[in-house]
Amino acid sequence: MNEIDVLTVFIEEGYQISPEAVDLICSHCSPKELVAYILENIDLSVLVIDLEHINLEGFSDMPSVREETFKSSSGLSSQNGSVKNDYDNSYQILSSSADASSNICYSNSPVSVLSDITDNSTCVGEYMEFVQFFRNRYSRISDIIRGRINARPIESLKMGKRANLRGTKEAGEVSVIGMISEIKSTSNGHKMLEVEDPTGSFSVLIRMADKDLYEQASHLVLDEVVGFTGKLTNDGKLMIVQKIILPDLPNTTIKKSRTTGKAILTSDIHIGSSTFLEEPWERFLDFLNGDTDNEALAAIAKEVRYLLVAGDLVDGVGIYPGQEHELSILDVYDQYKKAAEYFRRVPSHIHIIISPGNHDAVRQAEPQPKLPEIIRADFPENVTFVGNPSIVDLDGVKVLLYHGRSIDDLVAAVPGVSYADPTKAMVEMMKFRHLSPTYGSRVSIAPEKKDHFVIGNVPDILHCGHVHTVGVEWYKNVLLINSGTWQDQTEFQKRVNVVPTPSQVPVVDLATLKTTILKFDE
Ligand code: D5M
Ligand code: FE
Ligand code: ZN
Repeated sequence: MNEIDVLTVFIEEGYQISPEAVDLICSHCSPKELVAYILENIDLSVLVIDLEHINLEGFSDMPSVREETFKSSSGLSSQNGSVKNDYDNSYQILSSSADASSNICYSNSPVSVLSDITDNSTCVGEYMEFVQFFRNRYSRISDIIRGRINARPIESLKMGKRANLRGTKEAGEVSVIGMISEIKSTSNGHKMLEVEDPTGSFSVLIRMADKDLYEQASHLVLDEVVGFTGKLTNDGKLMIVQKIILPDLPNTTIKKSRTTGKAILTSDIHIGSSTFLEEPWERFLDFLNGDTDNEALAAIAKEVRYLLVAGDLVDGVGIYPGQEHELSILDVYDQYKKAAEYFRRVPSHIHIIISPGNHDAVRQAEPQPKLPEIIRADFPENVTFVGNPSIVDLDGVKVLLYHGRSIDDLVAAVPGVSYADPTKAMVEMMKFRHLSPTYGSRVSIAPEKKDHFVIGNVPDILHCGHVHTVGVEWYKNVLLINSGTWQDQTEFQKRVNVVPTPSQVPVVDLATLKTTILKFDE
């Protein structure tokens, strides 16, 4: 169903509908059914249907939209795997206290795909598509910022430059919201930024002496949408910034999920690479099957309902120069065949979700669609393939999956953000409400009509991979997880000093969102 189809249905039924509501319906995996559900349940007094009238949770509770029901299996025996619990208690549960004799049977693990570019890609990379793409980003993020600014806006950035406001009452505090098009340092060490909106561009200056502001400004990267308030210089050509306003997450209260059980988050398996850690991976598969004599692990295994893979399922071919010397499986289809073999060994009651990364066999430009049918066909029925990024609802818990290529850009641009501490980059994504702002750097961006990297609706969990280091952190009640890797350090990573933390998997309790890291390295 496209936008016009959705609009037509609602108009014929006598309703108006907001563009955001149309977007949400179009990006849903079952738009027709969702439209029928909204029309059936809408309060008759509503004239204009908006996001608040779309009850996705109620919709996903309907039996017809659940993708599959799965029966629990698993018999317990032998050993392997260990529980790591040296993380902060606020997100770490002590698994050894788990009740190994509990007999939970999760027969139903529904997944709703709330947002995914797959089958909705329209772009061919023309100039006007880029204009539309950046306008979409600007309008959605500036709307969030606008509500947080009191100062009078400069009417038009072009006008701002021309206006001579010297000595007038107008010389008070003013504001601009713009996309950052240039970041420079002046000869005196101040930061000078050029910001753009649809009317033109304007220069803003952050003085080195304003220490907190200057530190905040050092986190800004190109193409982010940010608000500034401050005073204009006498000639009206420059703003001296007094406050930086980010689209940052609201201070929401933590959402108590109505669901139970556990989700395992992983990524960067790199099947086919000669540094793929097959033995720990085998131990992990044994654990999923309850094949362990560690009681705490056995108890966790019984509760697993979901397994999420955030990209780099295989190592691929031709991804970097000389890769052929570091492959154990040379053909990419054979790599996926091996992957499918492994995933067929995951108990069928566990619902698996797989999204692609930069090593997978889909287009490199992001957003990436899900893996093609020729590859999907070998995988078992309990796998749902989605694009990168995508948003999935796991029985009431919303997870934003993004492989995380933009972390390379953030590590390069933002002081304090490193590969060793990947969740710091994910905090930046949340503060700027954007997964991958900078165009023309490491991430190649496909200019779709809608900027799929804008973080509009706030997820419960942001799950990334790519950097091969595990990290768990809370930011304003959103759980940020980087899920590590199953690949040992490569020659290339040695050269660029990337030190992976392989064979570790975060396990999230869906009721509390508390997270445990399981280690399978010995
Ligand atoms: O990326 C695995 C890790 O290696 C990730 O932390 C980035 C780093 N990496 C990968 N390619 C490069 C280049 N070209 N320069 C610097 N760092 C890089 P993966 O996607 O698994 O290869
Ligand atoms: Fe990777
Ligand atoms: Zn990657």
